[in-house]
Amino acid sequence: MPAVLYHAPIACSLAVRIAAAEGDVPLDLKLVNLNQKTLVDGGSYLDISPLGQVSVMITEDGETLTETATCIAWVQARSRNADFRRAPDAPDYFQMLRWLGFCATELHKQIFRIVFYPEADDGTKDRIRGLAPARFAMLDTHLADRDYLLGDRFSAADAYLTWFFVLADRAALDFSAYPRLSDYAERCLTRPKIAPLIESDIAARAAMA
Ligand SMILES: N[C@@H](CCC(=O)N[C@@H](CS)C(=O)NCC(=O)O)C(=O)O
Repeated sequence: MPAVLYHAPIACSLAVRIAAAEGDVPLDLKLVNLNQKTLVDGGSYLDISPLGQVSVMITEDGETLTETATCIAWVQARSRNADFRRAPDAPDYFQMLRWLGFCATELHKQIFRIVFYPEADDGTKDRIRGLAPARFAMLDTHLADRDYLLGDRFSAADAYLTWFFVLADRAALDFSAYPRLSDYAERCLTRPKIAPLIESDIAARAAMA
């Protein structure tokens, strides 16, 4: 039995799906309605996640994992795809953890969390959007001499960052002034294993609305 991923279409658990697709790691998806905190197949999601949040996984050993960055790291550790997986003793392993942490804290929680928060007023959201350019510039500089965050191969860290671009438009975050970042986003979003996942998640999300 593959590990279970509780997944809400286009939410951050999509990043875990992207990592699994690129790493050829099978996952058993259980769909979550995040607004209602229910499982699409029936039952309360709060019984699975006391915070009512994705990402949550149950591994084959029955262990519960939370935190999107951790779920992505677990998926990459399980991958047998040598192009994707970084071993813990590989030189770029800690770079991978670095960028997973960056996506989780600097982009996901720092920016998306507020910009998509219904209770935050427009002024607060705009101030938070003002944090984005420094982060975009940092990424743009980093991508000056590499196609992906860790070099020439797509990694688990890229899976998390790819998800950010899926929602950037909806968050009114414009990174078009950063050419290397824009090229990178295009490169990731159009990868053959990723583009169909995004498309099906957008359709699933629309069907749930
Ligand atoms: N710390 C968690 C939080 C992730 C998170 O903010 N998830 C959002 C979706 S992207 C969520 O579940 N929001 C619903 C809610 O907070 O009620 C993680 O890193 O996985």
